[in-house]
Amino acid sequence: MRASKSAEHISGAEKILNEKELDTNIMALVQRALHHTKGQPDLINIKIETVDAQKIEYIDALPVSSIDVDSPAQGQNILLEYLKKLGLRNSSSIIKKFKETYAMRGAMLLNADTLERLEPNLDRGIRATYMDAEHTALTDNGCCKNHFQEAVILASKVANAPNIIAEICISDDPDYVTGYIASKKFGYVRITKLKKDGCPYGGRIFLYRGRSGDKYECIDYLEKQHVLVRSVPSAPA
Ligand code: PML
Ligand code: MG
Ligand code: MG
Ligand code: MG
Repeated sequence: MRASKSAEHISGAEKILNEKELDTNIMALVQRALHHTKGQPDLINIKIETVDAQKIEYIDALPVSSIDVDSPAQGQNILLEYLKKLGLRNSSSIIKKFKETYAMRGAMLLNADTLERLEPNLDRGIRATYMDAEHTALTDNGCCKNHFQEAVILASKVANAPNIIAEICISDDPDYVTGYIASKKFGYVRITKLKKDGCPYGGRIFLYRGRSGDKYECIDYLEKQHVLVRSVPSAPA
């Protein structure tokens, strides 16, 4: 599902379902599109595709932890510390790159060592897609976005992509200030404040390490591989 107003993106969501689960889940996605804090859309697009079940890859959710901070400044410092744990010397330059993601539909794919941007289309970015939790259809309350669960699903897929060493994310929802850094090395680390309450800016950066020329394997995985994520927690501990 994609919803927009005056051609501006409002919300998006996807599911991997059995055919018999389609009708109730489509209704839930429409409800969700209609009730977003960013406003009411004037266009809702629902796309349904068949999936070859043999081609679905199953992975485990990243382990989750939370770090409580008092201010966005403190949150950003935690982010810097974690980037340093990955052996990155230019961690503050990486964080400054967030500004360039605000208008993008997808995420930035950034060579973490050279700071070269690797997206073939710099305005669109990379869209991590074709992923869901195993068996979400019936337990999901449908109309409302579960930021946490959806982010864990996406981050688990992204962390599993070739040459990705980490992902950093700040929500673009004005009333959602918790963000995260995720990596196979330390799991999904929530940081309770990464921006000021009410701020509409956010984005995602996928950090890539390796030869930039090998990026297409990574991009193909992120955008095309069907992935179901096992053991996604329903809420942070
Ligand atoms: C988004 O708006 O899609 C990003 C959500 C980040 C979720 C962070 C968390 O609660 O763990
Ligand atoms: Mg979204
Ligand atoms: Mg965006
Ligand atoms: Mg959002």
